[in-house]
Amino acid sequence: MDLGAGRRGVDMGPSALRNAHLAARLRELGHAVSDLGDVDVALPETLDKHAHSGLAFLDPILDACRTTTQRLATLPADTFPLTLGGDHSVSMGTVAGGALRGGGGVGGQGARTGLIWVDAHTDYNTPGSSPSGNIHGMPVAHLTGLGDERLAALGGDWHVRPEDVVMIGIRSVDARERELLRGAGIKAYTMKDVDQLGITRIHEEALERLAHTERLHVSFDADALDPAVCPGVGTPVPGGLTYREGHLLMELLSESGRVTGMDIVEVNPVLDTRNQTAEIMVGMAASLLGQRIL
Ligand code: DIR
Ligand code: MN
Ligand code: MN
Ligand code: MN
Repeated sequence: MDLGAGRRGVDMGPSALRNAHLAARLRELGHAVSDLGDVDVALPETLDKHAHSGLAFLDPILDACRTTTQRLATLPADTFPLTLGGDHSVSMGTVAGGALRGGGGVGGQGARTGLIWVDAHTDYNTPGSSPSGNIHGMPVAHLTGLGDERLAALGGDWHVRPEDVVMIGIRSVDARERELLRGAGIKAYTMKDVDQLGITRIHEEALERLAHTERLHVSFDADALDPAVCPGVGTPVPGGLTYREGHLLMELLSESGRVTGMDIVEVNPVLDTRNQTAEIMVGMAASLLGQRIL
């Protein structure tokens, strides 16, 4: 879907990623891959964008996220759900559904889940703090239980704990969002930290911080990478992760053996150059799922 984003086109992201041979790449790595198809989402042309108090497309996003949560929650615990976006709103469903899978589905207990949020943005706005009203700027806040109560209840009583979130690649945070983030105590590695510490150290610290969690979900927004690497994104921000920093992070996470699910989101083919962004993101998924140089 693209209902949560300010610009149109990320609803075509999954097609672009499939076209960039995602499934074949993962099969080459020895994985058994099942494409479960798309989640049905209402067309924006058929909807009233502001049917709900300044929150654009709240109802259809809620529907899509509920379906996503449900579909992930019914998967066996030993599967690795890789979800293709779409705008980043979908991760409200994938993180909740990923935590609930193998445990009786929605309404179940939910595994304690570490969340690695790779993004230029912290996505920690609430409806009250958001300057844009776009829900793709709000998923992490809702996952931790803030904001709109229906979005915050996608996982039932289950939430990500703020201390179980690590963000990497951050370089764009709104004023009130920054206060919420600080108040919650969420660990965010900015691009300054990436420059200063390097990905290796950040990866080590992140995994140490999340050592106690049962599951580990990686949510990768294509705009975390530099716009020169991934031009096909709706909200490009200069000064992003390099191609190698992205791969190194995925390679190290893969070697850790701890990651249990992944999202690739915000790939916008309408704004892309010859499907470059989708191809780069397929490479990132391959590295996280075992691809090695030698
Ligand atoms: C901005 C942009 N912070 C907002 N967020 C984006 O609209 O809340 N997130 N682009 O991915
Ligand atoms: Mn995002
Ligand atoms: Mn982003
Ligand atoms: Mn976004």
